[in-house]
Amino acid sequence: MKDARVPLIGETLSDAILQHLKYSFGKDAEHATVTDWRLALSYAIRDRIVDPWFASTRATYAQHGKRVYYLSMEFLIGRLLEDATVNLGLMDEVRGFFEGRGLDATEIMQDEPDAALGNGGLGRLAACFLESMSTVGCPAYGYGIRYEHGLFKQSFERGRQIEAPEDWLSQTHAWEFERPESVYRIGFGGSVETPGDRAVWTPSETVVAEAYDTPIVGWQGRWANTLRLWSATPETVFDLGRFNAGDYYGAAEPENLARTISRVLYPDDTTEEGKRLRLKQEFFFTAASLRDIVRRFEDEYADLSLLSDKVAIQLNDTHPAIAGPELVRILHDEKGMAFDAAVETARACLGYTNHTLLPEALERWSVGLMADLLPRHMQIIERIDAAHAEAHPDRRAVIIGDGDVQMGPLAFTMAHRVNGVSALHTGLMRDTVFAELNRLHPDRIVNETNGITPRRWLLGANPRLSGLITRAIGDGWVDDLEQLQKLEPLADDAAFREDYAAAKRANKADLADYLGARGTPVDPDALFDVQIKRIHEYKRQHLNILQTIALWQAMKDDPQGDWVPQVKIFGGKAAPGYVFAKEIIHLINAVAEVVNADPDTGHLLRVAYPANYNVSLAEKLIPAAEVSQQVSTAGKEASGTGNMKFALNGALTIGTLDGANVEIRKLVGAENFFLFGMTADEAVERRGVADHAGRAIAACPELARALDAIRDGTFGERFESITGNVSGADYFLVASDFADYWRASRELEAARRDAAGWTRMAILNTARSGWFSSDRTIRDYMADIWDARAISVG
Ligand code: 26Q
Repeated sequence: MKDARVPLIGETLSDAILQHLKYSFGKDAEHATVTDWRLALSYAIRDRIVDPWFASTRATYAQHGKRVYYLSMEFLIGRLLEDATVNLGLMDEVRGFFEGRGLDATEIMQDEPDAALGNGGLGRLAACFLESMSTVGCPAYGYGIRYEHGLFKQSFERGRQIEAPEDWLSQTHAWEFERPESVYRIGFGGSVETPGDRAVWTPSETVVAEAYDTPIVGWQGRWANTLRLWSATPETVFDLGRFNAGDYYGAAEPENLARTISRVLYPDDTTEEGKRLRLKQEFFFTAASLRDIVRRFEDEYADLSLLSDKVAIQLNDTHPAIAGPELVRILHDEKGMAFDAAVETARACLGYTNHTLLPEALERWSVGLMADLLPRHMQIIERIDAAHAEAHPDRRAVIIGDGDVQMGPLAFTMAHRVNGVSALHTGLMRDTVFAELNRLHPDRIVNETNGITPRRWLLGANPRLSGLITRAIGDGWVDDLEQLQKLEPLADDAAFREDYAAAKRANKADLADYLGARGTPVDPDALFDVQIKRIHEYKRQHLNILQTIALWQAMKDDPQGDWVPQVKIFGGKAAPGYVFAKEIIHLINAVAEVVNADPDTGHLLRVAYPANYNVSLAEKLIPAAEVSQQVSTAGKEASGTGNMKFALNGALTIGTLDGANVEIRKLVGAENFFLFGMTADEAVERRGVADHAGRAIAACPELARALDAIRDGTFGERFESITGNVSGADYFLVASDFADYWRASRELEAARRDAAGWTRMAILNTARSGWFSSDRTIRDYMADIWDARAISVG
């Protein structure tokens, strides 16, 4: 076991790796497997994080700093080894060590399983924020669930998605420290007695939350924060009485019930009908986190009314929104604060980030379920709702409606700041879903446009481009990304353009090898066009594949024509129960099979859909991309963050005025962005036009022909649900946006024919994307929401 280790084994990193190999894993260098090397390296790197980590904690205590607590059901971390090595500046040393032994550091680092404890954008944002909070020196904890199984693994069988359980913990997880002393009992159900004003809740079921800590180190190891994930364990391991009575399965039941809570991540990125286990997960990790937060505060301070001076709690969407009532319960019922003061104190601590306006994705729980599982919380919610109605008598009660507790309004009411994640999205929050609450609390909603960490998404993922940038402008850009502006003049420098294009070309060659090895050979000189994200009707992968079909048909009409050869790359998973999204996947694969086998167009067009898109695959695809597809129906994508990663890595966006695309276009320049489609307002209006889809199809022969090809069986099955939807109700306006998308795509091809001009635009995208660093986003949260200050060690 790791406990037997000597602290900071090894004088040098090489010694450390070799000694861990020997003493932590019992292997000698001759017989070590790739995994042995990877684990030994991970321990050696981890050792080097521990001192800055302790120093950060000590500095926070010494300076009585305010701590930020980021509560999130999801942390889509990906691999940690490369990130930590990059941030500690040890990459060259590690490469040298393995090269000297005839081993490949990249292969060893890629042996690490992806920690896929999230579905998509929201979870990845949380991971970028953790790294940025460490880089800027903001004292912070991430709190979440240590799912035994992360997001399912995707494979394709005859073009259809198959899901298999993910099992990242089956191997030694090198980064975490178990904290058996940090445990809390979390109750569910039972009864409430109210002898006076304060209530006594007696739960009928209890599970234990046990903490596991992962240090997250920032750039240059100046600071490290903690990601604390909770694992559910039973209060009594085993019912010996039942076992002795011969009930062997029953004896293990309490254990199974408890462990179920942290067993698996819900594989849905929109809310479906309220599941009891989901609510239990939400309360489980929120309650454990709050107990831990209050305990840490009380270790340092005596007066709970000062809680909000020292504690900021950010709710990543409504998933932890029960934090409002739970904090009120702790302060009032357990600590004796007056009810109204408890509400005020909780509100002063809490901030709420909204990530979606899709009505089906707004969380709600039936009053019956809430009262059954969390009886005291239901009472508190009723009281908060009533107080709110009383304070604003002309308004109807907002939290409880139609027999449901609406978590958005609950989070809004219990937070002192509520934020959207892009300028457009925040505006729509004010005007639509939260319009009434915004009138009552006009200063509460603020915008915090998302960002991405440049360490992972440029420095680590794209060493060719980041090396070129550093040679040109130095390495100050790594934690001050706006310095990339210094590249702007180089867009007109032919030699720099050549180097920039060569880096892209080499990344494309790597990706071509990868895709070829997985059954889709592609030409690295073709245009690489990429759409990677969860599969969703509103993200409109079907718009992209329809356009691909139309392009294939046009090429087939004239295979000797002057076409731009291209590879259309798709990546993404569909929620297992999302039938339409799974149809889209099947259609893409069906089109790929036909198009890739066509001898007439084989030199012009390929469709690639590598399975099991995840953070690590994104790190391969984004540096090799030339075109970034961001084609959601305007008004539906809250922000997007992939769009930022592409722009930073020099892919040109073809996209709608949606989410952060609007801000990207403004910053990189309209002339360096391929815009198409209706605006959010126009989209709303168009839905009111009778037979809008039919009219659009009638006016667009390319679309009509593509739909006909699907209907007549060109791609095997006929995909009636997709053709029927696009030509019928078409809520997401695929038909109405198609013609303009076709136009913009052809303009993009024309631009690509001018290689120097294209590279110039790509460089300007890189040079002008610095604002999208999550360091900027975090500093804005610190100033606008958390009132928190950076601290430095020593
Ligand atoms: C809720 C209840 C039950 C089951 C699942 C869920 C659930 C899980 C995940 C609901 C939503 C999510 C994730 C949402 C998400 O990823 N939203 C994205 O957030 C990004 C970061 O702000 C934005 O860039 C994207 O635009 C937004 O779609």
